[in-house]
Amino acid sequence: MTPDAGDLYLHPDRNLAMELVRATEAAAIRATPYIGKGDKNAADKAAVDAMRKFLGTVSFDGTVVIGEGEKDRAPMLFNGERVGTGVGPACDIAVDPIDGTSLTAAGRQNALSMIAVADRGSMLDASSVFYMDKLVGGPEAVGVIDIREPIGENIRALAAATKRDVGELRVAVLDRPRHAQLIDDIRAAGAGTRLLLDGDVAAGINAAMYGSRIDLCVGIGGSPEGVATACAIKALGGFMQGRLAPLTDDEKQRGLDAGLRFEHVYEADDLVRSDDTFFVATGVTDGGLVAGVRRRGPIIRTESIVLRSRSGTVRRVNAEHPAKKWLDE
Ligand code: VTB
Ligand code: MG
Ligand code: MG
Repeated sequence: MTPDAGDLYLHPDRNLAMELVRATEAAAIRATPYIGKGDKNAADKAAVDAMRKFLGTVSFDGTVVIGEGEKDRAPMLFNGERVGTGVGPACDIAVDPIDGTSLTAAGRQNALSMIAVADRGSMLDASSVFYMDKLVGGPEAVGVIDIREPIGENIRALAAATKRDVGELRVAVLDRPRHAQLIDDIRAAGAGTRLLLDGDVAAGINAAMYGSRIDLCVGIGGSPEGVATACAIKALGGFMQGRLAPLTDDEKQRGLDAGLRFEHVYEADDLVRSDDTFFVATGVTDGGLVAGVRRRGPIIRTESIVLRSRSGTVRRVNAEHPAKKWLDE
């Protein structure tokens, strides 16, 4: 079916993805001088400023549903901020100019810059609750695993469904004291853990991608990251469920006031209701999903991934940018 012109105006079109990738490239490049310099806020600010500047030139009418303001006290790209030229499709946008600011500041792997976009009003605004318990996997996990089941059961079910030995399965989890039992349970089931210092967006996407080194990503991470991940998972046809994990009664009350539900299992389609989702990410430091920014003499290389649910295409964009333009300003 070919959309007519009016349709193209109302819904984000495929060119949007390529426009968005410029913004994550810019954020990643601008963060590079701060890799390993110990100042995560400075790294984040450089990325936020660059992303914001580039987003301003993109032809769409974006409303930031998931921003950085609340969480990282970043100066810009706060929830509710309007971005883009204002002309074009009305969209919800989730941004994380750097997912992994601590990784960046320490000079560790797996930091990336990301943007997710979907039709206006379709992303769950979970900003009042910081944490979400997540279970993410690939298309082969759909109808096979469930966050309500013990992790060992899910591991066994996935192994059986994919005709693999349990011992071959690799499960990514944030390395936090809150996950001590979960980590024990994964290993007791016979699977291997891949412990993450930070960055469960990249790990979740890796879990859903065909031929990656991770089979599942589980545990409690950021709820904004969860909604952004869902945009990518829908594009990949993967599996995702989330359950909000409030820390205090106050936080729970704020969530209830905002219309959020607890004990409720949010499916990928509840986290982002639109079937028209975009996800783009550029590596800041090297990682399992995308390579980090590299400078070779006069050239800066970036690697990005571009996902779009309408087509299901996974596109990798390798760009060479003249270093002069970026670093000698
Ligand atoms: C989570 C995770 C992110 O930070 O938000 C985590 O989703 C924070 O968790 O990918 P802790 O409070 O336990 O440190 C990231 O790892 C990086 O922003
Ligand atoms: Mg961030
Ligand atoms: Mg983050």
